[in-house]
Amino acid sequence: MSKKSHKAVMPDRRAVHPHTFDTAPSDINIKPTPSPTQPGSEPYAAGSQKLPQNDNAKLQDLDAYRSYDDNQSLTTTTGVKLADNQNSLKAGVRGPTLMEDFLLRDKMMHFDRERIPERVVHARGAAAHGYFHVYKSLDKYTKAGFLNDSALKTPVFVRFSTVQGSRGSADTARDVRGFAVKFYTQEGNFDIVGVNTPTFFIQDAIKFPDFVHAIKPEPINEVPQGQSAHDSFWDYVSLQPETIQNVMVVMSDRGIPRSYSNIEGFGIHTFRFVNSKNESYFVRFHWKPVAGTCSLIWDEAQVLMGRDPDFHRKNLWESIEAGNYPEYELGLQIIPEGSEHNFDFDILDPTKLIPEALVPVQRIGKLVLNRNPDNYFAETEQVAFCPANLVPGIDFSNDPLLQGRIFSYVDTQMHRLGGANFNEIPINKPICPFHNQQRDGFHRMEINTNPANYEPNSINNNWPRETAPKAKNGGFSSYHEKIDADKIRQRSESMTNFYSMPRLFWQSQTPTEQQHIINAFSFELGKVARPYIRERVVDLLCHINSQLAQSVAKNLGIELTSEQKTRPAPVLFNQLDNDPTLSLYACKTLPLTGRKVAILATDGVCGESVDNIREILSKNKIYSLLLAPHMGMIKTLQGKMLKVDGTIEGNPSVTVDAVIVPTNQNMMMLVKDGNAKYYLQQAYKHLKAIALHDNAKALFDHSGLEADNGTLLSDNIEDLVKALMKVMTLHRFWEREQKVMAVPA
Ligand code: HDE
Repeated sequence: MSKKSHKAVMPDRRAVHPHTFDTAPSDINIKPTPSPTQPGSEPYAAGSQKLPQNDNAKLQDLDAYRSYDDNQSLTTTTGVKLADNQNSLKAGVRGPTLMEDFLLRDKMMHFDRERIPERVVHARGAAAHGYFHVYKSLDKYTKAGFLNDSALKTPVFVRFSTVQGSRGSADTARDVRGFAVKFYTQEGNFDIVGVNTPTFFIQDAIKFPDFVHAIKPEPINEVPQGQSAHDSFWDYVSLQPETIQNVMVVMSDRGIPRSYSNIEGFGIHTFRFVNSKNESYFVRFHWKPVAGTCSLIWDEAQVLMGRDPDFHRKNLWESIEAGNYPEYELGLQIIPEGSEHNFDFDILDPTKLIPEALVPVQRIGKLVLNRNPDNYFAETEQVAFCPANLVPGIDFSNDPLLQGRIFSYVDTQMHRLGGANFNEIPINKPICPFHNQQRDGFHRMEINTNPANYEPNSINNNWPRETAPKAKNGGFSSYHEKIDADKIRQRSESMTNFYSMPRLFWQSQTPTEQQHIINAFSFELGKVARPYIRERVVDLLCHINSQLAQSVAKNLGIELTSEQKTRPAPVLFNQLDNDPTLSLYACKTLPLTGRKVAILATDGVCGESVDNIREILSKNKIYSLLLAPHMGMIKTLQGKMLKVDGTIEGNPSVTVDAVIVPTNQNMMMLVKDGNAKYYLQQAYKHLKAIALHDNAKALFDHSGLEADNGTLLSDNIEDLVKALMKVMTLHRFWEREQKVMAVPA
């Protein structure tokens, strides 16, 4: 075999010592380096192999559990070295397998039990390690230690997810995104288990199983996967008007985010802060992405479900590998105790957001995700979040949805993770000391030496003991709240206005976003087979806004009654008719860090132009991918060889943010390449900036597209790249949207 060949080395089974050979190819240069690398330039690395400065107390704690296989013998689970991992023990070379084969059984029985139940919701997810620090002490509001010391970097583990789909579903489905953060604080684990919508679908926990049954695939055939566009979901919505606010949010562009770095996060419920004087404040948690908010185009999201179903999880992974760390600021809306009734909605109602125009969001700290996990199952799959994981200084409110969540999460982990000891799984273990009299159960790891497994005890001097609540490092004590009430199953009157909030949400969207909401309702309801369900949802929309209702009705071929057409709009939500913070795009340009630009080329491309493009883009922290009809190398006009990053077909335009075509001696080769033309058509359809250098215009002309201000032409490569970046800051060239209805891509 030649030295460079990477043909698999087949072990010689006749050898007496089967495992003395080396299966690694002689050329092993292509492997991960510890330093940051541009996406796709080398194989992915386990988190602990990348970037040494990302250490923290939790990662050090996990180190005890990491295993490294280099230069190690293959063994059974009990440590016996294997001499043959290819042949089971048989009675004769062609005979039956013997029951005695404990090596086969050891391997097979473990394999047979590899799967655990997936999460009942939020099954598909991706996660990362990082840290959080507060900008300045919040001791005025809370005694929580990690929010009192700006010098402290608290380790975090964050899991993003979709809600509806199963573990193997696609990332870019229209759905809510989970945004769950576990803080490993010195006073215990604290979790904010939030989502990217500012509101939720229901008000009371008792409805959650019904809601989830309705949104999950239809029970008879498990169709459709990862999507809400089906009868049972819309049937439920049409019968439960409290859902319509969050349905509006999911039908908006927030339902199809571009990446996890571009989503906001919301704790949704009102929580309590308690300070060292035992004063209480109501608080809502927000995450604000430093990279800004933006979304995919609906057609793009659908194409990605097939062309790159791992789009979001790959983007998260690659951003961290490249050192382009996703960052979010923690924002708080704080309402002092006593002011909670100053609104015409109930702050305990999770279907209502508190408009930032009424209570500004104070940005108080930053979350940085700077390390990928080492092992998906051990960390991302086994992490157990719980809104009841509180630390002293933070407490619940009486939000009836939150109250049910306090129970559900622990209960579900006991089932999913196989018993009561799930907090001993390394990723869930606190980094502060923990001692109690809880004992035994499946998979107990702790070896408790205390002879007293009860409290109080005298045989071990009553250790471990209670700690009294105090200003710092005290025991947890629930906020002293007076409750004098009837035991009753009834919704509060203060939670019955279902339409003013969605009206405010609708009015706060840009015209482009409003059109997307109309399109989304029309698409989803177009998949609903039962006409009466479609009609009932349209009737709900008539309660919110007549333009919205009429546009959706028209698309669905529904004739509105004159009562529906003239139905009065709901009262304004707390006298507000607009809150621009609810729009993703109102008055915003986006940072370009981490964006991706495709460079389409063949043999004959101007190498100097390619170098120029790459230099300017990389100075602006934008990645470029050199794409050609084939892998390997291409020869430039100047005779230099350039390494191709990927094929045009294999890296479709939906995976990048913009396209540039440098001048090329053989432009006709691209013109004759259907994939290259399709590249431009699809990028154009998805409102992306397209830059054409010199004779690249021929490719554009042959693609049958009409030039506009988002398609940039120039002979000067520097001007061209700068113009391209300018359009990219708008995220998408929105002015093109009406026109692209005619583009078939
Ligand atoms: Fe959850 N939710 N949820 N949820 N939720 C779960 O816990 C539940 C709700 C959220 O990445 C489950 O470990 C009930 C609101 C996220 O591991 C389960 C109710 C919000 C995640 C559960 C709600 C969320 C979950 C499934 C209504 C936003 C993924 C597996 C009372 C504020 C966390 C699991 C991760 C996961 C129950 C409503 C967010 C079954 C009963 C509101 C981000 O326990």
